[in-house]
Amino acid sequence: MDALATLPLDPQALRADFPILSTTIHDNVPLVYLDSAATTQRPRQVIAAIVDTYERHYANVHRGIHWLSDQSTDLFEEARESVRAFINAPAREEVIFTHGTTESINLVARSWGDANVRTGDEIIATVMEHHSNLVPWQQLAERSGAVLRHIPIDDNGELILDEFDKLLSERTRLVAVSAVSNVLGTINPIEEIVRRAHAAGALVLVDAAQSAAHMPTDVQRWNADFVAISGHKMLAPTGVGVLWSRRELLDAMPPFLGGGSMIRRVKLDSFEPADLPAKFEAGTPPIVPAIGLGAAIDYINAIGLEKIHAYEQILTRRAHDVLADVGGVKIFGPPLENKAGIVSFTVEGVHAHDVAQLLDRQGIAVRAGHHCTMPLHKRLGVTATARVSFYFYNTLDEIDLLGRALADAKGVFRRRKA
Ligand code: C6P
Repeated sequence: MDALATLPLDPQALRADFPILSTTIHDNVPLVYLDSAATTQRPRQVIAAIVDTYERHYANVHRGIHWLSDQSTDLFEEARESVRAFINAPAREEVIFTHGTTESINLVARSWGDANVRTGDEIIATVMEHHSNLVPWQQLAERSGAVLRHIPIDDNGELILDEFDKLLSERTRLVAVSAVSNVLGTINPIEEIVRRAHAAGALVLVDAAQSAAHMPTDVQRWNADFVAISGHKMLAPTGVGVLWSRRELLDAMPPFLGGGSMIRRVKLDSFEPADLPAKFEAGTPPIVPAIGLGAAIDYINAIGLEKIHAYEQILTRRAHDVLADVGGVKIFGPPLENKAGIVSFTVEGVHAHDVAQLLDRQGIAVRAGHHCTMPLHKRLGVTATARVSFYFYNTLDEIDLLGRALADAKGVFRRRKA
């Protein structure tokens, strides 16, 4: 049987929706985009939704008593409903639009954290967290006198849950964990982590930046307390993200930012906050990016997250095989069964930045550096890695090209050194 016929989706057909993927760069080399963990590309359908909004429906939301503002508000609120359904949240009011995962996490640290975390309390993060899910907790610990602890990883890049049990205590207020590591690709056992944290009386924040576009998010199945997402990592524009939390938690939390929209009433010396979700959406929100996020969700749903995940596993397996064939390549992260479409590696004798530069010459876009995870890289014993990351629009041919380009890059380095 034709190998392509057995794939869970048709990447070539989907690529036709992404104009940027037919770009040629340098001296007419086709672009191979292997940096979707940094940001995904956008399909025509999302771009069209943005253009259509600006051309026909754009005004500020929730403010005007005029036709255009009603149109804009309807589209904005439809996008909120799309997000609600996408993450299986019980209520639309629990979906807060932010500007991205970083802001969502900072909102929780500032609002919930400042109100609930005291000297001697403990917050648990993991060694593999992105700085966005680490620094806000360090800042909260500094402000409150709380102690920040970290779940370690084993040599496979998986969390050591026995050590997590030892860290949990009646002082633990919050556990902050990513659903998928942006470097190792590790898929963390969120339901199990939530079960253990809740048993100890702690809340759980899930950084879903790297999982939301690649595998189903079900906030009710996870049973987590806070979930943070970025639109630009799931086909939507930059500048929009989501914070989901349970209504009772959000109701009890003080507003994060003050300003327009987030109030019910204001006097010269005091204010009364608005109901959810407006209470956490001060100022003019990211109207068009949010509408773009709604269109992105429609696009992803039309393919199906199960198929996307299954296809990414095929790409990841091929990447592991191809990198192993190059020789002198060390891959970080867990076995394939527990790995998303993210592969970080080092090449013996070649700095990660040089790897990225040499690949770029062949049209291949990868990321190199610490990927905003300096403590994780310290644990891995390296200062930098090269990282390839996939989405449904990547092809097996592109992965094979990566292998050949890497072998060439190694050759260039060997010759330079000789
Ligand atoms: N990771 C990467 O190349 P923002 O920037 O707010 O949209 O997302 C921050 C963030 C939070 N958590 C995880 C797990 C992430 O991967 C990211 C963003 C990008 O890996 C840019 S550093």
